[in-house]
Amino acid sequence: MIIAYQQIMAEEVKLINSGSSPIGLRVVWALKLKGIQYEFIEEDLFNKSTLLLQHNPIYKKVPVLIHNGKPIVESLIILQYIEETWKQNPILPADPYEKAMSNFWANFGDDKVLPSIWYAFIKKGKEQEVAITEAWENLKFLEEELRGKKFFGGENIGLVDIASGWLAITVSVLEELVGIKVIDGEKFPLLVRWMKVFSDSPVIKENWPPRDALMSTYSAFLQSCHSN
Ligand SMILES: N[C@@H](CCC(=O)N[C@@H](CS)C(=O)NCC(=O)O)C(=O)O
Repeated sequence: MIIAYQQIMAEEVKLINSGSSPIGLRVVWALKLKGIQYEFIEEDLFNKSTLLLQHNPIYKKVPVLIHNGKPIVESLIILQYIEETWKQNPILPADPYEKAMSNFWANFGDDKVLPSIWYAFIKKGKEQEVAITEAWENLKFLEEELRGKKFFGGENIGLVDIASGWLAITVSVLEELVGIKVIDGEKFPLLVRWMKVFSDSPVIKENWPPRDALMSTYSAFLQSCHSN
């Protein structure tokens, strides 16, 4: 009994994050889905703390998970770490091939989908048309990945859902700010349905940034992109 108590006391989980970061939310969602208690340390990305710079000196970005004093950076690596450290409510399939595929789609989201969507919103004129076409090509792969499934993970939220959550958070905000439609229900019915089901899921919904905070954050980002 005393040993178990000491083990619980020894577990220290901290998360350095910025409240409206859709990438940082991946870690929040994963920890909450697994029922892990943690201390949230709010980071000001416009005035980075010594704590952040000490724990992520290479990328200097959030999120950073600190587990028993040891920092882990890069959200997709943090998700892997969480999955391996706390086995309950798995977010990855047990089968090695299925697991590799989940990792593939999560990486595809960051390598291809994320930059192409971002360019679709910040470019202008002909460049914007090219960027939107490229974003649509990438999104079609995700649309196909959802065929016959409720979530990317099947019946339950998995790694690819968590990794793709930024789509559900940012796209409608950026669409409203820029005045263009990038993901519409006719072209991407499965993705639009997924965004709704995902964002309505209990743990996800309870940890969703307020829309007005997202509007002001992205409006500032768009302004800084256009003034550079
Ligand atoms: N590849 C990183 C991306 C993290 C990232 O872009 N974080 C943003 C917030 S959403 C950040 O810290 N930006 C501050 C900066 O770029 O200086 C990850 O997956 O963790």
